[in-house]
Amino acid sequence: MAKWKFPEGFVWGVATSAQQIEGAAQEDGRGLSIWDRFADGEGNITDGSRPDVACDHYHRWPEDIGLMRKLGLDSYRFSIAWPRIFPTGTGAVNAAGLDHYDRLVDGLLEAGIEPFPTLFHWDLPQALQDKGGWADRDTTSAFAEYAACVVRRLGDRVRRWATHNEPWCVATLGHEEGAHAPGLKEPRTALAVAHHLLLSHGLAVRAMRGEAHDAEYGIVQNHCPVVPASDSPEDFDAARWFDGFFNRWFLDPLFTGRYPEDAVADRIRAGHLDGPRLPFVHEGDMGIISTPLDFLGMNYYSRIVMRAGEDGKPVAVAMAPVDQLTDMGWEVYPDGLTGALLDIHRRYAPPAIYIAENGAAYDDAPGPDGRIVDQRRISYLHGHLLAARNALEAGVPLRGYFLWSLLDNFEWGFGFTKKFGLFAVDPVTRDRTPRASAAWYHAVIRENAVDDDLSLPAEGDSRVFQP
Ligand code: IFM
Repeated sequence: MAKWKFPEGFVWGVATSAQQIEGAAQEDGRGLSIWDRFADGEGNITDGSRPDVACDHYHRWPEDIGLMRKLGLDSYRFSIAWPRIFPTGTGAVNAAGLDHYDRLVDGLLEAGIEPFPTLFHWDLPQALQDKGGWADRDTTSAFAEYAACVVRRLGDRVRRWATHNEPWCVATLGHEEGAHAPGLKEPRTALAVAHHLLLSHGLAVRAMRGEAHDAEYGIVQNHCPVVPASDSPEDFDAARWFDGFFNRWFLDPLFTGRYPEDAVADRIRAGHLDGPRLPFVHEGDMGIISTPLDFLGMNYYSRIVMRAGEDGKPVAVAMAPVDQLTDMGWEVYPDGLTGALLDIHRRYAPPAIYIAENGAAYDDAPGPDGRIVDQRRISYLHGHLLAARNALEAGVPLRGYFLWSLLDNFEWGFGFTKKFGLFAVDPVTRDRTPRASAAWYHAVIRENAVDDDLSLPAEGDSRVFQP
């Protein structure tokens, strides 16, 4: 079987986020987040669950570091909960919150795992939302102060920092579609929110560099390659439209200091902007947003196929048969990862790229021997690692891969119904059970290589996770 070796020093990791795994929602002075509040709303979370306990990682992190060590990880991408550090978003620091991440960072370093924190993965302090949240320009400076405060404490040990995770989700799902906290359906607000997220990123990078100059700073963007459903000019335009707001609305300002003109025109046509002058953009903002970055984190799960609807409005179409969909309904399409990496490399040329999230939700039942052989997840991961290899061979400066996710967790509006973990988490005891994919990933990391052919993990690799 032919093995393809990843470059020396390629970083292997897993990714998680605070709101999705920590729990301990009311412990050690943590403030309320917008997701704690959103979960109160009738019908907001499909299974009616709440993130209050989640995977109880806040207490079980030493055990989880043990799992990471068995996996052989180089790096752990986690997020810091803003409401633990500043329970009301600004003002007095909650020392217990900083202490928690201090211990986590030390625990990781003792295990030989690099801590790779993200400052904002959607858990805005509710007190800031009460003042307008991301629609309020003041939130941008609050974020920069919070980021600087965390770097002041952990910057002697943390070498790589990400500001935001997936700003598109916060702007669109949270403020235009109402599917995420804070649950607004206001397209005009969503545009201001997107701008303030980008601005806060630039302000934070500058503030953090002031605290720890030599560390590396970046942002994590979800990227979705878009394909027109046919050769018709209308379907091409539908694909351009989606790419404009999902991908380029964020990457263009970050790397070129400008919003994409065609996407601005789309928003004017839709009545979300009054004209080409964007009212929320102040003098100097675009220079701050395009502050040079050390890396771009890119999350990739699937592609989207677009066509022009009957009324001319773009609509997404399902092209893949059901057996090629994950439990999220997302098409398994590894080539899209190669395409996305090449596209970003050619258009924006970030100095380094990390695949900051990639993974699949599948709920495979344990077999008679109690083992969960999640062959579909292994196949998904295998296909995407081959796709990453193809991008590396084409010259993309890809430096690492972070699998989403270590544990089954609180999948936002889907509650605990979508299982992304290398480890299943019992909903009552919170005990972690390795899936076969954990052993498979362990072997990839150990070899720093991926086989051309797909195979299940060897018995020896599975034994690594036996108690
Ligand atoms: O769980 C999320 C994560 O919080 C952000 N990226 C996508 C994941 C899967 O939906």
